[in-house]
Amino acid sequence: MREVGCPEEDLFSFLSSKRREDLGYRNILSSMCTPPHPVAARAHAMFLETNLGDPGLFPGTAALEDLLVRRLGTLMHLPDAGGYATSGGTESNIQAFRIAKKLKSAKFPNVVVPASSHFSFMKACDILGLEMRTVPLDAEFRMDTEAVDDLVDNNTVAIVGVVGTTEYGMVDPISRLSEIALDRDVFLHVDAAFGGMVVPFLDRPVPFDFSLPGVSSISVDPHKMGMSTIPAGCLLTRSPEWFACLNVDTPYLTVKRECTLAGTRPGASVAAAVAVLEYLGVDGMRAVVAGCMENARRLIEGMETLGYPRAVTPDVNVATFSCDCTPPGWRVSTTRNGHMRIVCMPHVTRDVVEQFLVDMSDIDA
Ligand code: 0PR
Repeated sequence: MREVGCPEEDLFSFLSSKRREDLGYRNILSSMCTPPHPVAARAHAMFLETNLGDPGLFPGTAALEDLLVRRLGTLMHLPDAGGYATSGGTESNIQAFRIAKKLKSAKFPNVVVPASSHFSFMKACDILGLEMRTVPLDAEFRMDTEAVDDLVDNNTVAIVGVVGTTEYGMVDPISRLSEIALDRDVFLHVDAAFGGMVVPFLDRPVPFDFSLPGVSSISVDPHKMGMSTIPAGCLLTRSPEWFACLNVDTPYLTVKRECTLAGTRPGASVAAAVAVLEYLGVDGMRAVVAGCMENARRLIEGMETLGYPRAVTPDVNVATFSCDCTPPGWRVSTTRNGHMRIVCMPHVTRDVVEQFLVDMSDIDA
């Protein structure tokens, strides 16, 4: 540290110079995050110093966390779902596995996850000492459910299905997984970190949530398509009681037990997540999602006209192509199979898509 503090103006000019090194979202087509909705930013600023790790000191903020869980539970067809606000999909996935592992005693516990699952499950398995059994994908990058039955055994503590895969934007056959989970009596965790704020707002949503009796828990992230500030995730469980198995005693806090992974937890991004849901309502979210899906369709059509075929027709707003050139100034990502990947987040507007297509066509010229 400096011996003597820095004058405020100098400090902020230093911070501004660092901030200017960051990229603006306009040309970022590779991210599952997006600039927060204005009401999210406003709510975040109101709750800056709140700490959900000691909720008795911030009962108003804690009530907002309960409201977030109730709103998202209702969206997932279980208004009384258990849940809490996590720091994002990684924490939700780790905590879901912790619950699943505690609910079943297995000598050599394993989990059965699709090859498309997010790398957070690798972290979860490493931390929890779980064997990861990987299920191959079908030709459309969805989990091949035929293979699941063979991989499940008496030591399987959880099966995972993904709603909105990170790389290809696919929705796994959760109805079938629900049947398998019930049949084999295994915990089914649905990673809807991305798709949980997309699929419910589509014109023809496929069932993926607690409406399917075999679904045990769901990850859904307000800091992705929920346009909240970072960090805002949510883990929902069919039974609120399951969280008790994670409790540790916290004798000197305002609450005497804690089931969360983090201790100190931000209230600001939780208030921001609630703000977006309340402000937009289902109607507003439908409009946002319809726009993103339409932009993804337009992008796919435009790319195919330029001679870059889609890798697959996505279920959510992630478009992938056989294409290995990127126009200067744009950020796209590349999947492990080598496809160009573009996430049509709310900041990827129709104008942005058209400009990208113009720049793509210039590469050929
Ligand atoms: N589950 C799924 C299906 C995900 O796509 C992600 C992250 C996670 C879990 C983990 O969520 P957290 O990162 O909130 O813990 N998906 C994005 C990805 O890995 C996260 C991301 C967002 C990465 C913006 C880069 C970026 O610029 O691609």
